[in-house]
Amino acid sequence: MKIFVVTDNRWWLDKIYKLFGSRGYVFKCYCSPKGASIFSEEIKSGYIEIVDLKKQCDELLKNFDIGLSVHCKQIFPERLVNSIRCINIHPGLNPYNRGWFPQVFSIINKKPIGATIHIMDQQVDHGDILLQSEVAIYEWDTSKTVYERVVDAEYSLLEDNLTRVIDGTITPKKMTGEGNYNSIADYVQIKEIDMDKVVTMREAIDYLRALTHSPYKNAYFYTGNGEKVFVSLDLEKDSQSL
Ligand code: 0FX
Repeated sequence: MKIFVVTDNRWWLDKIYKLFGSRGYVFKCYCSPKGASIFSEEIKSGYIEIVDLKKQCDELLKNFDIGLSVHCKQIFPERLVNSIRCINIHPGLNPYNRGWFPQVFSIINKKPIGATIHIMDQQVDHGDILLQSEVAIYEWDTSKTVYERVVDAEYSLLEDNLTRVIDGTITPKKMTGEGNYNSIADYVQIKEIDMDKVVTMREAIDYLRALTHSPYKNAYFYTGNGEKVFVSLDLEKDSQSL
């Protein structure tokens, strides 16, 4: 089985080598042209190579039987997903909050969150589901703590089922509806706080903790003088409480 993996996520790169290497899989690891700056050292050493999925589609089809997207920021072209088995490891519980930063939207809109491994079709984070694992959102969570829980769940799903995922021996299940999709523009839009919006304290806390993800500075407002002010929340569950 000739395997390629595309990732644009620093944390995942070493995990991919660890997982695939420990099982004896020979594979090729790629990143997207846009994400290349985070991997400059690894590109120099040949650990990872840049791929333009659209331009290099023929080459990929010629050389590989299966492609994995692990937080890849390029859309897999229709011809690629229709010709070989392409599988996405996604930090969200499809079909809820497909697209960008699922846990941010799940904290706000209360839709379930977790990890999904699915067959890719031509739509983003869409296609028959192979494996899923839901994780909890606690009232003291921020985007960061939920994200860490989701990524751990993704890794466990892949670690426990890698051979079956690669061999294609898991029976795919249809998505339970189309769910909803959030674009990067949706995310950019929610970062600016509407200071005149009337909400409950619960909604305000949920909104701000959904945008709290150190070291990123996300939520902001402008003062009357036009100065930009970033806002994040510090939540700490009392260790004495139940
Ligand atoms: O690699 P990734 O974890 O995942 C993202 C999308 O959420 C995912 O649906 C897509 N398949 C993949 C290609 O890209 O994203 P990241 O490493 O850029 O960000 C991780 C988390 O960090 C994100 O969920 C929220 C937080 N974050 C990130 C950025 C860039 C922020 O809070 N603010 C930011 O500006």
